[in-house]
Order: sequence, then C-alpha cells, then structure tokens
Amino acid sequence: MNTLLLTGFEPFDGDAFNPSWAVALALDGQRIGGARVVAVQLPCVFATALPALQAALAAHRPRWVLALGLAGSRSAISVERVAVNLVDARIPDNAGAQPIDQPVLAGGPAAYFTGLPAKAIVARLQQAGHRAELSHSAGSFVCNQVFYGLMHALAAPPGSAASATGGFIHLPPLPEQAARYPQAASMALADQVAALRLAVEAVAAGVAELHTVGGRVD
Ligand code: PCA
Repeated sequence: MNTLLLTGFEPFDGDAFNPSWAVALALDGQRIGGARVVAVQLPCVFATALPALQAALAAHRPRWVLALGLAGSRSAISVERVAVNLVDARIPDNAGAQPIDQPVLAGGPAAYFTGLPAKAIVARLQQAGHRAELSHSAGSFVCNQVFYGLMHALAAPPGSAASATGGFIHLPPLPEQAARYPQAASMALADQVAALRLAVEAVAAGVAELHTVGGRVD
C-alpha cells in the first residue's frame, strides 16, 4: 500500500497547541482510500524544518505528501496554491531566529504551484459542510519555507516522472486557541480531522483538479 506522508508542526510563538500536529497524529497509521498515513512532526525552526522534511521523505518514500500548518488568522481550512522563494519572519521561530528578506533557496525559482487538486479539495470539503477556501499565499514564515522546499524536492528532474504528489494546507485555530487568535473563528479538532480525512481520500484517489467557468471555488 502506498504511503501518504502527513506532516504537522510543533507549537510555536509560545503557544501550547498546534492543530496541524494534532490532526496529523489523529490520522497517523490509518488507511484512507488507497493510502497508509504516516505522520511526522516538523520543528518550527527555519534551520531544521527542511532537513526534517527531507529525512521523512527519504525514510518513508511517500507517494503523496500533505504538509499541514496553523494559520492563526484564518477561519477556514485553506488549501495553498503557491509557495514563494521568500523568508520574511514576522516573529522569531522556536530557535529564536527571525530571518528577513532571504530566499528559501538561493537561485531557486521565484515560486512553485501546489501539486494538489486545490479547487477539487476545497469543493469536496465545502460540500461536506466544512469551512474551506483556496489561498494564494502561505505567508513567509516556516510554513511557506516547508511548502517551497517540499515542492522543490518533488519537482521532477527534466525527463523523469515526479516522485510524489504534494502540497500544503493551512488549518484554523482550535477552540483552545480562540483567545489567542480573536480575529479568526476556531474549528474543533474533530471537524479538522474529518475534513483532512476527506482531503487525504481525494488526494489518494487522484481526483482531477476542477476548472470552474464562471463559478469560482473560493
Ligand atoms: N504555522 C506557521 C509555522 C508553523 C505553523 O504551524 C506558519 O504559518 O508559517
């Protein structure tokens, strides 16, 4: 059975929770559609997040990769469409580093698009009653760095098939985090887990991207 690597982050900015790791852990070891889910936690540290991701890719050789992170200002599950080659940290990471105006990868392309069928995932989640939306910016903190590094790692060398399909999904805060993120509506862990199960199912089933004409999915 093919492996789907599901990554989540440790808490950051002095918080005690990160829904991205709670959701990944809840789905760890499950068989969803044709995928066996393996959860791996990534440090919220610029210097070590990508090496940890690379190690997980090498150890598990996944067919699919879904990287998750918290977006404290968002009220909906946000399927990210584009990773940019930019690090511009608003707050220090968990090692106290706060890099400003740096590339993720010197000399790399300006951006990568997700490999996920982003609109199809959003549509499925919305049909199931979840708050879900497309996002065109994963920010410029550790999540975007991991998203960019993931897409770079998965980019097929010329003439060869891509090794895995992957992308990034941001999650809203948990109810326990509501006071910390008053600008967002929180979402219960059970709902986040149910939504991500649907997303995993869609990715593992290889659903085609939706191209709506006149009926935007957002
Ligand atoms: N969210 C942060 C980093 C880790 C996380 O879960 C971000 O959006 O960059």
